[in-house]
Amino acid sequence: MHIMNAQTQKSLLTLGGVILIGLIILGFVKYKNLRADNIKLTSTLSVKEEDLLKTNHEKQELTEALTNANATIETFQGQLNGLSSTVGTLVKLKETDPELLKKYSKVYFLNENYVPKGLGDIDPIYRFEKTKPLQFLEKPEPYLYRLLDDARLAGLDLSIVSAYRSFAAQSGLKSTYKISYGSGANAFSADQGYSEHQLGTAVDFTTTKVGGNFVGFDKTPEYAWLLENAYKYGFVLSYPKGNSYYVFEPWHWRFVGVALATRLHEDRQNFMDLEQRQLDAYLVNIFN
Ligand code: DAL
Ligand code: ZN
Repeated sequence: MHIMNAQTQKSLLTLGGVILIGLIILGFVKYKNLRADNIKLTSTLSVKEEDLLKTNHEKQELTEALTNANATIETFQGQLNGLSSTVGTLVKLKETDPELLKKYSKVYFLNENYVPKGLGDIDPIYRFEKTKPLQFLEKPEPYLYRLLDDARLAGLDLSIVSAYRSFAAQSGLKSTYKISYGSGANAFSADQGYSEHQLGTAVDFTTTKVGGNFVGFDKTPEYAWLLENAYKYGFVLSYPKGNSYYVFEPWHWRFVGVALATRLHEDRQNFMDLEQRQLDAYLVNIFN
């Protein structure tokens, strides 16, 4: 066992004391530095927190501004849609002949220059007399053809004997009737300018069962079918029994559009029962 002398022990204790003091000083310096860092970090943190609060506030403001902008855009979009539908309606109305829903039977008048725009030839398969050309307005022509096709599918024999008649043609026809019937012709034939036939949207139907002079047409299944179904194709009976314009004409049907024809059918009313302004409301959608 090695025995230290007193001098060595003293030196060691002094060295230990010096090291301890050194360590304490070092620890103190380290503590001071850490505290300074801590203070700096705390202040940086509070600055960052403030920034974050500001950013959140700005974000909220921006979100609100965005919501408002979106609402404004939606309002404009709505107004724009409304405008474009109004423009669409106006364009449609401008392109639709206002005469098509006017009351012609002794009320309105079409002059000798009125010829409807867009007349087309009726396909011979739908004509009663295959060699006699007939014309009808092209736009409602598909409705007329569908009506006749469906009548045929139902086993009926329905065809057209008369359609568009010009002012001059009506004038000639009326003169012929007048020679035979005198003023009696006014009961079944319109004066020129007052016939729905001049519109290009009226037709006289017949069937081989009665032929071109129509006698007994009201007793045929073809007429019964028309009464039940013609409205689905936009056609109405212009001169029903007891009308105040002409004799009962079960063969004479006028295209007025599906919406108006359906309304009249459901309400059991005639075209002439409605006021002109009520009829005019259906003009924009007459070919829908
Ligand atoms: N037969 C109808 C009334 C016309 O001539 O138009
Ligand atoms: Zn007729």
